[in-house]
Amino acid sequence: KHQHPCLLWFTGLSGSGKSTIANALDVALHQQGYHTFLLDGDNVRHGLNKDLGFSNEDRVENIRRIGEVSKLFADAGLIVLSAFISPFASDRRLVRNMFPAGEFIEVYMDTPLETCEERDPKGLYQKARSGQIHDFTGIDSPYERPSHPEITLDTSNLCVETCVDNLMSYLKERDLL
Ligand code: GGZ
Repeated sequence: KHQHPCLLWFTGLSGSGKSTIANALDVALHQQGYHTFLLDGDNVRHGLNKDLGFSNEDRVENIRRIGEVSKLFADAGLIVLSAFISPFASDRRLVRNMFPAGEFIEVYMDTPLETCEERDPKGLYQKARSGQIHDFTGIDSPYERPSHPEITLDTSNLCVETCVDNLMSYLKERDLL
């Protein structure tokens, strides 16, 4: 089956839907016989990057390593899906520049903070608001919005299926599938 290696880079606030949409796309691609690899907090922050926290410096190093690993998997011929807050534009640019034009696809999860905070699946926003945790993205740590993302999705308006359809269409239009 034809596939062109690429990196789908999901960026956005905690609770914006990055992992949910990346996972759903991963499943859909698999069902159609494509070879993919998914990187997210669950398999990276507990392993490769378990020495890193959430200071600006550690977030920079987190994204640098994830970029390098994503590149290795893409070099192996896979469609890579990486879902991390990646709050700094300069770090996302560094990863983009590791890839040939058209092979880095920035997917901005533009779900409003208000919605992310309502969802609060792990209770982290509440802890950040009450000062129990510090340096939380969107509360007391910055998030720099992408200025020219390839794809923008707002999961306060769009269901999972629609997001997956949009991403699939994009990949097909660009002859990546
Ligand atoms: C942001 C935090 C923090 C702080 C713990 N700030 O919604 P989650 O829980 O499951 O995903 C978030 C995850 C963010 O890790 P990333 O590797 O994606 O971040 S970055 O790209 O900025 O390096 C959240 C949890 O970790 N978490 N503390 N202070 N998110």
